[in-house]
Amino acid sequence: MNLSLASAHANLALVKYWGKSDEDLILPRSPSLSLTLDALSTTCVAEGSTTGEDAVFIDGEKTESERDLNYLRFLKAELGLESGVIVRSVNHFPQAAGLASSASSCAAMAGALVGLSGKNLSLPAISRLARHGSGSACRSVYEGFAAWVEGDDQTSVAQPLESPLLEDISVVICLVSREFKSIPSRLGMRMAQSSPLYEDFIYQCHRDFKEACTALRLGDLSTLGDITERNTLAMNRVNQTARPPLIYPREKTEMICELAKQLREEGIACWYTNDAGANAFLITQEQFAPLIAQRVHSRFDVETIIAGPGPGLEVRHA
Ligand code: 2P0
Repeated sequence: MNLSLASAHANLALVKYWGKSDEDLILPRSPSLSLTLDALSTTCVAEGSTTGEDAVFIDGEKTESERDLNYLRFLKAELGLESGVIVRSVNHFPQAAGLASSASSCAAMAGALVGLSGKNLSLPAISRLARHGSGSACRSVYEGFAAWVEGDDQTSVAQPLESPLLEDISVVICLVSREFKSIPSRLGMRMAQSSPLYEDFIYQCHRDFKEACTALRLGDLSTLGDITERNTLAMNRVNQTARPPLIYPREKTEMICELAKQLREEGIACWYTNDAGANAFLITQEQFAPLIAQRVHSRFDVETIIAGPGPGLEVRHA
């Protein structure tokens, strides 16, 4: 029987995607930039079913989620797979760390289905498929840095970006909360649009994206870090001023943000970001990551994971 295996890694947004221009096609209001992380991955196996039914298992449990099943149906239709398909997805994330796995899991599922179809698709074409599962998943197709641009269904895909920073960039993931976020991103970014600051934020994302791409090209971590931190704080402000307000960071998250500033004053490269959750991410250089992780642990009693740039989508056909 046909069987295909794919693996993909999570990515951390340095310039955030936080709003759609088309909810059905999952097209973003603004361009975003990310770093794929080696420490967090999803493996996905897809095989033809003997009964003709479609099914998705996540970490061993069969899911009834319409979102997952619709995504499987979408991939099958796009790839011309007519018989039933069983998908088994396993997340290699720290247990209940409260880290979102939708990017790596949707990218891995796209890869596994492409493998099963036997089609030879380009990475941008797979990035488009992954985007239909979850917007940020289109960036997880690539190793290292990836840029996702607006456009239409065909052109809004991610592309890889080369940078000398790949040699020693590191991320300290600070596991502030082990609960999964209360408001899912899909709803959160819809709510954010009610903020009076939202249009300014979208304008800022365009500007931050352009400046961040230049910083990447020049290998300027300090400028990239400053852009990431200000872009994150702008996203948080938009959320805080939405109606009703939406607040992801917690007290410890805010304290870790302060710590990043203190470390910079000590001459240690360290910049703060958060996603749609309470966990904090500190961007640094490889040489400083253990020291930063130790500081976060001793001051806030928060577990950390050190991550480096991760590989892109890998697909194997058996
Ligand atoms: C990002 N986030 O750029 C931003 C920053 C969270 C904060 O993309 O609705 O799970 O499936 O397209 O991709 C999380 O949103 O949302 C996200 P959908 P997704 O990484």
